[in-house]
Amino acid sequence: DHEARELARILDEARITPLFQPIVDAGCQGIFGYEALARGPSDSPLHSPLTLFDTARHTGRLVELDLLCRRLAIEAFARLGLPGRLFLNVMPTSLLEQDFREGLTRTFLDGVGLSPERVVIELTEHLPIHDYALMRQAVDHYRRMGFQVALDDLGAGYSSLRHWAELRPDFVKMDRHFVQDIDRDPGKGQFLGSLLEVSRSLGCRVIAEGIETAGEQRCLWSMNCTLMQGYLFARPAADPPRSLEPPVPV
Ligand code: G
Ligand code: G
Ligand code: MN
Ligand code: NA
Repeated sequence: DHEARELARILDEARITPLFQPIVDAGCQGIFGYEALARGPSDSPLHSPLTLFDTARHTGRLVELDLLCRRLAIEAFARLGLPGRLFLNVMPTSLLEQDFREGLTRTFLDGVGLSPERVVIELTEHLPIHDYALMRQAVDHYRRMGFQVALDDLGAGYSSLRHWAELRPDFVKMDRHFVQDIDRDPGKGQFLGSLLEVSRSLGCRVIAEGIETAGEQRCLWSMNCTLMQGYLFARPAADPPRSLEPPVPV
């Protein structure tokens, strides 16, 4: 059908634009890194990554699309000379399949002279993990190569706490619904405070997503949660800022 043909054209012509959104470290008032977020061509019905990835899933081209997005993000990050770490969204299925077997992410990095120490693999929770032993093996394999691993969208997807306990990520990214209005909802604040304690005792760092207001930022800051991402700081962009104004004072 039409969308399948459109996807085929995008894949053949590598017509994906990687955008980058800063992750700030309010602790040292700097940019900690950037999350790469893919977009289809602006005039295409597959512009949004959600429709893009859905179409790929239904037509059996998910792993291929995921790898193309990753290669283009790595190339653009290096070409732009962005500072800090590169956070890459990775489908657990492609991590287990082609990439795991062939070490493609490593090959892409070697091609542009970036080291795996600069890269954090974000495991999305939109898909369930069926085989934890296998997933743990894959995660450990990437870690031995020098990559770090983040659990994405904690709280929004499938059995988050089990993923956290079994995969032992270096970072957990708190879904924006955990963070929204945190300065006005004491119950939410307590809940996040407890998760921050768990993460400290596991030696894992929390990244709060979807920060949109200075009130949310101040509240997180007061809880010693210093890694943040959201429209308050910057929207995803093809050529993102290399530095930002210092965060709102507490
Ligand atoms: O940028 P936006 O909020 O529209 O992204 C929507 C979803 O698409 C997010 O959940 C994000 O993880 C996913 N996504 C964006 N870019 C990529 C990518 O390059 N690879 C994968 N696997 N997912 C992506
Ligand atoms: O699922 P994942 O966390 O990878 O997706 C990140 C998505 O969140 C991207 O689509 C990005 O555009 C979006 N996003 C980033 N910052 C904000 C924000 O402050 N508010 C909202 N509503 N969305 C955001
Ligand atoms: Mn993500
Ligand atoms: Na996320």
